[in-house]
Amino acid sequence: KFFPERKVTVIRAPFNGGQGKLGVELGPDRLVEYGLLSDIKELGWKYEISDPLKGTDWEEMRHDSSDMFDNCKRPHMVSECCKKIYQASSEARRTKSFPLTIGGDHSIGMSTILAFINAHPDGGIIWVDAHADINTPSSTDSGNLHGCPVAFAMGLDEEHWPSDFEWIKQLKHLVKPNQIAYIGLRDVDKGEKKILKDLGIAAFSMYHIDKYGINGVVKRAIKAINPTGEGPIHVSYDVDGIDPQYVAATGTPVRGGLTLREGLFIVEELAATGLLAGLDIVEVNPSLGASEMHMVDTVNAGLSISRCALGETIL
Ligand code: 5AB
Ligand code: MN
Ligand code: MN
Ligand code: MN
Repeated sequence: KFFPERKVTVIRAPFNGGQGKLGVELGPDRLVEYGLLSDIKELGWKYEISDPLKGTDWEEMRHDSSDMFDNCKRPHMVSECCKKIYQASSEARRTKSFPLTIGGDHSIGMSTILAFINAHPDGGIIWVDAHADINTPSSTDSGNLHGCPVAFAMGLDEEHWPSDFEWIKQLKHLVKPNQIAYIGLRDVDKGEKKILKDLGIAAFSMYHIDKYGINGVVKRAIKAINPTGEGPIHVSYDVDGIDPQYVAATGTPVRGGLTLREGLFIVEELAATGLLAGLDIVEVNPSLGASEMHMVDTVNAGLSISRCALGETIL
């Protein structure tokens, strides 16, 4: 009901500035090379491609060693990227097109979820990830901003933000703690645990999946962010939520994760509700993994996630 014309806007986000490893900027090209666009067509959707980062010299920005704020790395570079993704994502929503944003590192998640919430102030977000990505500029130990997008989207600790992120403070809506639920957590920093607890954010870790099963967790997550059962849902999917035995080509793998089937079930189930209204696939790094096979597995996992989101079912 949100996408009457069955149109997808594939937003390319070949961005690596939110973390230290090169290669993650190659994610979008690989996903397309392995069939993303033909998959979309075969599932009966039209698509258009949006390339908002094109024309900016990111490599030069990455080398600007003065782009630091306390221990936060490259705030200017990340903010410039996120503004562009925010605009592209808002534009897709304005034209009632399903925004499928392909990364790139997860720092861009701040913009996709902010564009979502500003288009749908009643919406809910499911963040699939091994990590909570809710460090603030004060709490982050690594200084990598791909570990901070949720904190920026929620306006947490904004007195300590680098000035580059001023634009977020001007937005009409920020993400509220009851609008996001996590699935798949297993590596959460001490400071993040306190934030999750203090704000009462719905966080389903691998422990909860063992305890309630993936079906029970998805049900609980939807209920937490969407009490009426009618609001739209955006999924920000960090492929490291899935276990590295299936998804090895990613920058911060953590063992003990979702099986490939559990990871796909989340999206199948959300698509079945008819409420799924946007997807990010991030942290595919084709340069990592011990072999070509790891890269191919990881890219194919990303493709399967997108197909499930667009309605592919096994039977
Ligand atoms: B990802 C860590 N919490 O802040 C940090 O891959 C990891 O987008 C962040 O989930 C991982 O650096 C970021 C240790
Ligand atoms: Mn700046
Ligand atoms: Mn992660
Ligand atoms: Mn992440």
